[in-house]
Amino acid sequence: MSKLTSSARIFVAGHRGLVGSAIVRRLEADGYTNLLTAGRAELDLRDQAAVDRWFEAQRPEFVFLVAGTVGGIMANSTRPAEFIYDNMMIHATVVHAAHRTGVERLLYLGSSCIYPRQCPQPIREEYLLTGPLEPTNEAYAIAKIAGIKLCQAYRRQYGCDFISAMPTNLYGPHDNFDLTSSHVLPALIRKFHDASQLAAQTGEPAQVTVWGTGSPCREFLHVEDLADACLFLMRHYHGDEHINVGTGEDLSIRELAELIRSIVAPEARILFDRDKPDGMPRKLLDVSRLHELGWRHSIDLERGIRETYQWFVDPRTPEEVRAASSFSV
Ligand code: GFB
Repeated sequence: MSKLTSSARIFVAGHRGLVGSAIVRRLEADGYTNLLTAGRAELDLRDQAAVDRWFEAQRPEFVFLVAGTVGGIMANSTRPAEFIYDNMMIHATVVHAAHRTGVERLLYLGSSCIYPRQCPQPIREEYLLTGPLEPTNEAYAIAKIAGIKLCQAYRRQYGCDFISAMPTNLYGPHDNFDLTSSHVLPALIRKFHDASQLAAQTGEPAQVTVWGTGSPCREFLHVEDLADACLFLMRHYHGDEHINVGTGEDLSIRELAELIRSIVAPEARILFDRDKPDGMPRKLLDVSRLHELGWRHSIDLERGIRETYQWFVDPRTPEEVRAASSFSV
């Protein structure tokens, strides 16, 4: 039986994305020397034969399955076919190849959108499949639920030690700041930054349009905290049940916009575009299971936003900018 030692062969599927890049940075900082990665051009994770060949050649012992097609509310509602096809295929090929080649442990990353739209709050793990999903991200949620069920089925039938973690909304350095496909937090950082720059050029007052009513509530977890939690669960959790990963605190989109404004452009005015969708009214995770296991987040939201804004304004290479776009969690 392989151990998660510093020389273990660890595959981070989706290493260029927000989550994957944070896991790679974390593993490197912790002294893991045998990290395996595969770029899109080298390996299409939706292609079972290609994934099988890659696993047979590379023989990973541990897998972080954090690859996928992801995006914010607008990308989810306008590109449901890509979200359901890409994610279902990626989960299936990687889980199957991991089983076939005897991977010791696999951590699959889902999303808090798996839970029913009208869930009691905070959301406990057992609320999965107890009601209808939020329509704006139903396709993505179905794929993510299938991923959890895949891991459980392979555990039950073949005894695979495959576990699932369900993170809340994530943010941090290497996020996607493209306004049509990003999540709310990077979108608002960019909108306030651009508004402030435009106001400086034109002399007009800065103003930012926030989608929806501002009343939905969201919980945000810094991606470095998530990477820490993933490593913690890979080391210590062997259960069949998925585990929520979050902070246990949320705020309204209006409050988030005001917080980002105070950091990026205190002079800006906030407008609301009520023709844009609100999505889930609230999705606060109950993180008591994770706390009982012994893990808590450490980066508070204001510090996290300041760091993320700094990363956004720091100069980056075109490769870094491209890498932070869609095909990865
Ligand atoms: O982060 P977000 O796109 O995704 O939007 P979800 C969260 C809330 O912020 C929604 C509002 O109520 C949006 O209407 N919002 C306000 C904005 N201004 C903006 C803006 O400029 N850009 C964006 N993107 N939103 C996603 C799911 O849901 O969350 C995915 O679609 C996934 O499946 C992900 O689960 C974590 O939190 O609504």
